[in-house]
Amino acid sequence: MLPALSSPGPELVAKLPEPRPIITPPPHVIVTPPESPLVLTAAIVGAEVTRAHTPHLPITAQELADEAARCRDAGAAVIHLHVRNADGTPSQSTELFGEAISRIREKTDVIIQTSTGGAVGMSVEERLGPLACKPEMATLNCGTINFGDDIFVNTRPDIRAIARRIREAGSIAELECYEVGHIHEALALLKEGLLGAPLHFQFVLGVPGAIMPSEEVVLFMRSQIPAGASWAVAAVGRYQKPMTELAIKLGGHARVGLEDNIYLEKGVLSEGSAPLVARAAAYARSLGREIVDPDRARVLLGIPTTAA
Ligand code: KMH
Ligand code: ZN
Repeated sequence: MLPALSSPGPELVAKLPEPRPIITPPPHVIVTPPESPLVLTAAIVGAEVTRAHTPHLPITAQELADEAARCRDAGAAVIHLHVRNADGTPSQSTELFGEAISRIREKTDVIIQTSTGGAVGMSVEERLGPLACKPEMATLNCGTINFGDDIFVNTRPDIRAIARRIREAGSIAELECYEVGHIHEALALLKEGLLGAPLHFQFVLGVPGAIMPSEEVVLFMRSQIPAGASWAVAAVGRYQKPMTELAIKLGGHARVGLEDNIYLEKGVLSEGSAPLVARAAAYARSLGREIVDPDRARVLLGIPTTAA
């Protein structure tokens, strides 16, 4: 005979577990800070991408200038600049930077931020070539990382030497942080008097061998920077679009471009960096963020306008 379903025996009732309280996680809402002007940076060439990867890579000074102007029209206020030799290999030559900078200056009023990172394997002295052009901004890489299968070496003495040289050139440093510890290194430089406030951080996310992109990572990195500092996200490859959008939502700045990502969509090459800038700008406008022009960006970043 089947047991009655409605009335389990007393021994069965006694074995049922205590009901657990239902815990509802707090709602996850991102509120874009109002009144937060957005500085978009275009990294138009870099040191690693080649014409074999994409035919849309600018190489000559004229191509770099044309691309810088297109990116400015699309909403970029800053051009993160590397240069190439005629054969496409990366260079940190003062002369090539000088040529590219003057061609860019003929066409557009963007802030030019020269790389002091160059390419892996370059000596520190070689990397500092563009500082002789006294750029408005220059990158300061704040630590050593595995960079794919290579090592991007930035020893603590080297970082300090580069910081001094950036200051001597009259340039504003952008602090490239590929790991959380790099932020702490930048804070040490501030304490040592090698950097002046406000600091400008670039969280570079997704380099194979360094920190990977996620919302938690961005929130944590942001939590480590001092009040008054600015921050931006540059994410690599397929992470570029979602991390750019996250940074824009969170009130940060953003960098896009072929240096970090050559695709507009999966399998669709971006025809230069300008379409990537235009897409980021459209997203920002949809959230009501103001995209600033170079002159306003100069004020926000503390760049003396006389040097422009
Ligand atoms: N090309 C990378 C090894 C920078 O521009 O300061 C370093 C880099 C960083 O691109
Ligand atoms: Zn770079």
